[in-house]
Amino acid sequence: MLTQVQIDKFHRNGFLNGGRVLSDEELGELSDTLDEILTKGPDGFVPGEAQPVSFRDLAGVSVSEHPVWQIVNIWEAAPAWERLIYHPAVVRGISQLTGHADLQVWHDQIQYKPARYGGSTHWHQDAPLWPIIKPMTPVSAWIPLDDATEDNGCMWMVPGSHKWGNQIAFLRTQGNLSLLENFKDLQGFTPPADAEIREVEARPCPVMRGEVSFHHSLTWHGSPFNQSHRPRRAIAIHYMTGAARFDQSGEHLMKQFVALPDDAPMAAAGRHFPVVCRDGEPVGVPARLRA
Ligand SMILES: O=C(O)CCC(=O)C(=O)O
Repeated sequence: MLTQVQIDKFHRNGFLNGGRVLSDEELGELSDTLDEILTKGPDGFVPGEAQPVSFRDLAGVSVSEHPVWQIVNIWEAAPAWERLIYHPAVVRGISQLTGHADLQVWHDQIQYKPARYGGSTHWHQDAPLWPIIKPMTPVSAWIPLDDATEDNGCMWMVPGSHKWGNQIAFLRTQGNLSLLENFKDLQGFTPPADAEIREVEARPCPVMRGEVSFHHSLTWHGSPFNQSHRPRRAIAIHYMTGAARFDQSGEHLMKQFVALPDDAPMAAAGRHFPVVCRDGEPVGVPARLRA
């Protein structure tokens, strides 16, 4: 359970380290499974085999100099990862921070930055990149499998930015990321005069392996290059609340799985969007997934 002090801190800053949630045993199983999938690569799955929705280098070319390997919905490819999306401490935290009693998974994404040459993830806000659901989905959980520190590309956040509205157009102008100095130097934005926090301060947010970090879907965030000798493997689990509805006018990778009329509740969207919390209680790991 998060304390009221933690909840208040999240609402002020737009992000929060919720502490350790995974055991060494869970981390070992998740790491081994992820490494198997990374070794297999995007083209290693045979038709009919359980597989993620997408597996690609975010740099956009097949093999880039500075890859960031993104795997979307690894939960669909491996039981260990499917168990994780139901993790009671994570789900309860999302319920507390959103104030919603009903939650389902929107999608997950691994971001893997290989040691020494892993690339950067641009400054962005999540919600503007998710135009098929409304209202904006509020909170994500981010869990690293390796200690994520400044040298291997931990996330950076801007405190208070979740209260500055949709600023994705500005963030897209912050493209020169080849040096850490460039990454942290966000220039040219003045926060609204009535905002609680009115200073643009990019802050590194180290998170140790097995800890969960929560961020609001409007919080400005990104992560620089991995310049260390350690990999940086992490998953973000993006959740939807019971209030989420389908917006047919938008485009998103997950739209292919939504066979609903415009404005229908996403609660009816089906098996690619599992329910993880009902009436304020985490539903827990389904029996078929328990070891
Ligand atoms: O893993 C990262 O560095 C970025 C993840 C991210 O952008 C997110 O969780 O929304």
